[in-house]
Amino acid sequence: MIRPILLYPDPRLRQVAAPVTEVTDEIRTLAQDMLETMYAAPGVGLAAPQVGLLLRLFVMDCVKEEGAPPRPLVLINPEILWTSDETSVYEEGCLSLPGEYAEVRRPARVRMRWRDLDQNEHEEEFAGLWATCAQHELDHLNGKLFIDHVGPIKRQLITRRMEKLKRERAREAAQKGAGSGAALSGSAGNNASSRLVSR
Ligand code: K1U
Ligand code: ZN
Repeated sequence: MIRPILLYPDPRLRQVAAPVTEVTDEIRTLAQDMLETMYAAPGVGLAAPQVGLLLRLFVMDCVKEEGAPPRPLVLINPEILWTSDETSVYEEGCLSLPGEYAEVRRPARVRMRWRDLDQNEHEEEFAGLWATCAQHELDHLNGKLFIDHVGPIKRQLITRRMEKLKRERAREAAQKGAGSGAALSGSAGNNASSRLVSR
């Protein structure tokens, strides 16, 4: 099931997420839904707070090569064990800030530890987009966004644009709701407006 992604600014995107204490069926369903939502977006990562659950879990798949098999990862209670001194700059986006991009400098390589859905512990060194994405997603679990890594002027500009986008989306949703309300109220009748709605 595809879950709605929270849009910034939303207070839930600023909270520190809680560790996952037990891998239940709900957690399995959440992870499956998050992968489906990420691929559909499309994106290369998605963190649980972005779908409104304040849990330390994220998914990612940074395989970009045409024809290469996908590598969906579910990272539960992820930790960074080591970061390289070498840094790299990537123009990051975020599914909670659609259309907004900014160059962010981060360690070029990171070593991470996490548990999977079978409770197995993993350790792996990530590089390239995998390293950038893992750090971006871990930030989400700590209530941090990529705009916190840019200067205050750019951050304010992006925040204002996002506030406008959210107002527009809310207005569109209200209009759609009002429209479907009219369709529902007319659907029982056999007048011109109900026929118009059914087309
Ligand atoms: O956390 C998110 O909002 C997902 C985000 C992750 C990310 C992107 C770029 C750098 C770091 C982290 C995205 O996936 S945004 C979409 C995106 O970058 C993308 C989409 C399709 C193909 C390749 C990239
Ligand atoms: Zn993001």
